[in-house]
Amino acid sequence: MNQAITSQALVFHKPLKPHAETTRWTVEQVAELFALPFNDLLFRAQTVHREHFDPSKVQLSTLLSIKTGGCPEDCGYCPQSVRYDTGVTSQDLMPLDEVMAAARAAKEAGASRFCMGAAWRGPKQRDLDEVKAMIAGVKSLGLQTCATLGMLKEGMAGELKEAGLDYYNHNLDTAPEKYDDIIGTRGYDDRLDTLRQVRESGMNVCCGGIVGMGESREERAGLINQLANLDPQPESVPINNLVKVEGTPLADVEGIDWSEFVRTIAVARITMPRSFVRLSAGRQQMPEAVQALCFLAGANSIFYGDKLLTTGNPEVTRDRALFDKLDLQAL
Ligand code: SAM
Ligand code: DTB
Ligand code: SF4
Repeated sequence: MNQAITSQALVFHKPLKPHAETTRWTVEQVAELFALPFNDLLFRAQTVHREHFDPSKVQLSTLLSIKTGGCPEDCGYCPQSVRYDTGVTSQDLMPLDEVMAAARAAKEAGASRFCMGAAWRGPKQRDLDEVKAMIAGVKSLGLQTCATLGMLKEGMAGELKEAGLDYYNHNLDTAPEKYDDIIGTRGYDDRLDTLRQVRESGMNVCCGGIVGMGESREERAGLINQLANLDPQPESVPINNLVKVEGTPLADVEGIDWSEFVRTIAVARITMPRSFVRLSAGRQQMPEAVQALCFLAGANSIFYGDKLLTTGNPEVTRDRALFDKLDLQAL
């Protein structure tokens, strides 16, 4: 390489200030990361990423909606709330054989984890018994299991863990100060309480949020701050870009620029160095080049399969082609 270029690069490379992993992050520190020059932020995120992960490996999780629509909650982003007219057809809890067929197909396609989602405020005991059978069945196929069923009552996390559940997904969704604009039927503390129960049961925690809901950058920093200060940090951190669904209160909200989404991924990677950061909802609307930047920024997991819960996701053949272009391999 040309010597002049090499030395210039050295001049412009500011030394990295490592952050001890045991130290709590302040919102200001997280906001400072967001404010870094884009290339500095990506360089730093990729450096942290390589300290803990193989940068060519991406974990694949496939979603299945096992109970769809008709949800009594009022989450302003969600097409499955009974309060909004979104055209989603409600479906009762799916029979076990259909879940097993979907899990077999996901495994066949190359997923390592199967995530079952239910549009509930939280499961009732009789629901839980049915879901436990699904978990045991999916696990017997050799897949990792994940479920997202809403708020849990004491004892339920232990039952799920006992049935073979590896991960429970429960998102904080946004910063505490933005939260009441988005959801009225459950509070931030309710979410933290379910997360505590999951952690105490010994299951892995999958916890992230949504950006592009009209929040400020400060509020995005507030969300990442909350996630990074969970102790221990979540094993899996889904970062969703809002999928705007007609009929929901957030259908016409102004989203964020792609560069701001990439920044959010990078900041999540830096602040949660050992977590799998999942580039989650919103990929179907995202150009491949932006997805590539997200992987460069430290995303190392995706939702894989033609559908999320009720909305679309890139087709498997497209994702395979993207992985080929970027020399990525499924984990
Ligand atoms: N009902 C359960 C609950 O809310 O805890 C589980 C399913 S819920 C659909 C799981 C997560 O999906 C939500 O917490 C939210 O982060 C995400 N989600 C829902 N609708 C979304 C949308 N339109 N765009 C992006 N993410 C969305
Ligand atoms: C998560 O953080 N994102 C997923 C999963 N956890 C359950 C759900 C995304 C849902 C997007 C809207 C839909 O398809 O209904
Ligand atoms: Fe119901 Fe979950 Fe949708 Fe909220 S996010 S309306 S709890 S399905």
